[in-house]
Amino acid sequence: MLSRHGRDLRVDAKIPGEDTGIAIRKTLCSICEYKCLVDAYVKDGRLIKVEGSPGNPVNDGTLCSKGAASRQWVYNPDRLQTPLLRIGERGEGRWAPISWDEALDRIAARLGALKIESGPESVVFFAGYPKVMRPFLKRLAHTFGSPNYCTESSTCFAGTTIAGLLTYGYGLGQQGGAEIDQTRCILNWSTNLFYSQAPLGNRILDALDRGAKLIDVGPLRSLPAERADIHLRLRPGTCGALAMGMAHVIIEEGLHDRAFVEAWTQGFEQYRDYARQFTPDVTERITGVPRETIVAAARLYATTKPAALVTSACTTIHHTNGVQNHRAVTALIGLTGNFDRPGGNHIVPSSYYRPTGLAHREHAFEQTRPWAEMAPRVGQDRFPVWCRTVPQGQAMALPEQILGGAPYPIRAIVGFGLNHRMWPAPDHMREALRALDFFVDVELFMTESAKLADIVLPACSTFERNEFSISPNRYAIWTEQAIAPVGQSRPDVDIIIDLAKRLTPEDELMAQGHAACLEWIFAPAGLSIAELENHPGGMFLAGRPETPYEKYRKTGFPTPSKKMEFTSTVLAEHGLDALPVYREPMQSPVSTPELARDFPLILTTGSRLPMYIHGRTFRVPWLRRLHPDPTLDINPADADARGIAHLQWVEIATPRRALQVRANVTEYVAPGVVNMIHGYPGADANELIDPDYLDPVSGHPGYRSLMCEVRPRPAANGGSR
Ligand SMILES: Nc1nc2c(c(=O)[nH]1)N[C@H]1C(S)=C(S)[C@@H](COP(=O)(O)OP(=O)(O)OC[C@H]3O[C@@H](n4cnc5c(=O)[nH]c(N)nc54)[C@H](O)[C@@H]3O)O[C@H]1N2
Ligand SMILES: Nc1nc2c(c(=O)[nH]1)N[C@H]1C(S)=C(S)[C@@H](COP(=O)(O)OP(=O)(O)OC[C@H]3O[C@@H](n4cnc5c(=O)[nH]c(N)nc54)[C@H](O)[C@@H]3O)O[C@H]1N2
Ligand code: SF4
Ligand SMILES: [Mo]
Repeated sequence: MLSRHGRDLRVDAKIPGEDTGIAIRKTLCSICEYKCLVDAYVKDGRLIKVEGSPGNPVNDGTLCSKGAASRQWVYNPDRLQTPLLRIGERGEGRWAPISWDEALDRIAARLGALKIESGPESVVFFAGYPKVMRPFLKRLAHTFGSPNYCTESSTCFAGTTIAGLLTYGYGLGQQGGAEIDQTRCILNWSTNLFYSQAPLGNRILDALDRGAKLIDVGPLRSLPAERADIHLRLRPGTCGALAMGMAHVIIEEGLHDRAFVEAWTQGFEQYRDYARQFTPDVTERITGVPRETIVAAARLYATTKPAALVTSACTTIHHTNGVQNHRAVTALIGLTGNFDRPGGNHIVPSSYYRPTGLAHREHAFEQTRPWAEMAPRVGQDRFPVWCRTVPQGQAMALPEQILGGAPYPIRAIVGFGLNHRMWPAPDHMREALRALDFFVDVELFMTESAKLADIVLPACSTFERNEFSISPNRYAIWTEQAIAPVGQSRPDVDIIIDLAKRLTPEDELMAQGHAACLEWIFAPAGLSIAELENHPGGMFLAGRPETPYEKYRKTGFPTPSKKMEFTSTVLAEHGLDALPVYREPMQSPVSTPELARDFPLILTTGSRLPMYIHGRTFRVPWLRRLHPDPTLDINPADADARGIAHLQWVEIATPRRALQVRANVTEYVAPGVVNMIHGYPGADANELIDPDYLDPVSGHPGYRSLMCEVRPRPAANGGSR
């Protein structure tokens, strides 16, 4: 069908068919790890349109704003085209394009030499937020002999995993294993799924339509807070106190599950005695939540059965008291008898970062050498509990060890999507990267961090590679390569496999390739990639046993005491508080009143916006237009007190640094609280935070509770921008 001007209207309308030469290919969005299934409309090897794949249980036809902007992500002008070798000074930006073989040979030669000179532990293998390559990277690191496999999870879900392992012996998994679809009451503790995992937001709405109750906990008047029956608007960093306050009400009113507590828990008496001090009055004083609201929420959660606690991967642990906060919060599951019960929090073991309950050999695949045969990991001295519970190094200790050389020198990093802006005080990590002898970054884009590398390798996106993904309900997909790769970019996993061929030629399994390794990992579940290839849109993995409820009845809890531990045996062994003791954040109006005189506002950083994800999507024009300037949220009362008008440019300062941003004057934040996202180009909130502002148990940064001040921008620099 041609238009007046001779154009094919069916092509213009992007209608698939043989006549138009447009095909729909089944792939994934991996701009975030939710990994929505995507129908990629492809013509002549190029992506011309995306839609959410209809009829699947992951996202059923939907895409969020980021996924919908995929074309500008894939074909971004910043995409790396070829391997690059630094020819100027580090960070100067002068590069020579080199071939893949030359790049990989150079990397292997350099790493081999460093291994001989300084030991394999002097080389760190690092993965940023992307997860697809992690098992392969860890296997490479350990086979090479380095204990130093580190990831972005040093700031993310590993902290909640630690808390879960200490208390229950299980990491608890995504959203704490909450059975949103079956529950009658959702206690949504500081997560905003509508922004951070949009398809799950829809499931919350479905639950509300079904008549489920919703209690939201969080300092922001977010979408879940707006929809909630009760919103507990707490001061950032006080989750632990609020949870103990709820425990107080539940125990005093006899609403706890006595049978479970008596048979299956350790330390209940101490916990009960500790909870006594968190009366509603005391808890109100600490958290800022009115006492009646605390009592009402505790009663509603404890008396509605089943009730599911939905937790975040990060908000409760991004505090200097994070792990204990998260322990106090998740202890409520056991206290109320909702642990591993239908419609409560069901513990389903993970594989490939998803709670699927599938049998697998992921650990054996990754960890080819026992820890005892390797040097201590980065951060092991400082964060021993981390090292007991998380099979990685703690990357927050990297800058210190690179710059200080103790306990041994770190000389090289091979990074996959390493973003130094993830660290508090990113300038400090930047300095560390500059000090390395050798730095390789594998990236989609020429990022600020990649600019500091010696060799940059171009990775491709999900659209350009095969990828395996599995959703919690065991809908599995092995995607086809939907489009031609941009430039010479290659899949991360293939890059690792090619490095392994050079660095660890003894690894015969890895040499067999991506699909063979996946089949090895999932052999116990009988996964066949060929079968997945016959189902390009994905398929349910039927015929595998479901994960039972109340597993503890058969085996006890996988903790030292075989019980749920209100008092943690492991923490006590390390001389730490065995109870989930509440301590103020290292900086707070209570713990540092002298600091609060000059920096009276509480700063929480990193609450997600729908269009941005960490360092990734600022460069995508359709998304940047939705939020073109860096902002902070400030309550009208605090803005008025400082003579700040809505959208005026202001200065936000901590003792460490000041940044220029626009003031979003809004009731979204409570009086006394300021909220900012991190990573914004030119105004990165992480620059406001000290490098050692870390939780002593997990090493996670206290991104979400520190002190700041906001002032109108001095007139000299003022005016519009
Ligand atoms: N202040 C503050 N800081 C925070 C947080 C906060 O809440 N507040 N949140 C923390 C949390 S929870 C997290 S998870 C971290 C995020 O951790 P980061 O690792 O900083 O996350 P990203 O910037 O999304 O991803 C890192 C890089 O990976 C690249 N990349 C994307 N896809 C691929 C791929 O397929 N292959 C390769 N090789 N590279 C790819 C991207 O281009 C990007 O530069 O930030 C933490 N930092
Ligand atoms: N669009 C988008 N989606 C993302 C990401 C992204 O960057 N952008 N990042 C991904 C990653 S790595 C992660 S870990 C998840 C996280 O995603 P979520 O778990 O949803 O976390 P946030 O959006 O940071 O915060 C959610 C809520 O936590 C509460 N909150 C904020 N600060 C604090 C605090 O200091 N204490 C307490 N108790 N509550 C607080 C607020 O009420 C806020 O609405 O999102 C993932 N999805
Ligand atoms: S939620 Fe958005 S960014 Fe995440 S995978 Fe789905 S479409 Fe992509
Ligand atoms: Mo995260």
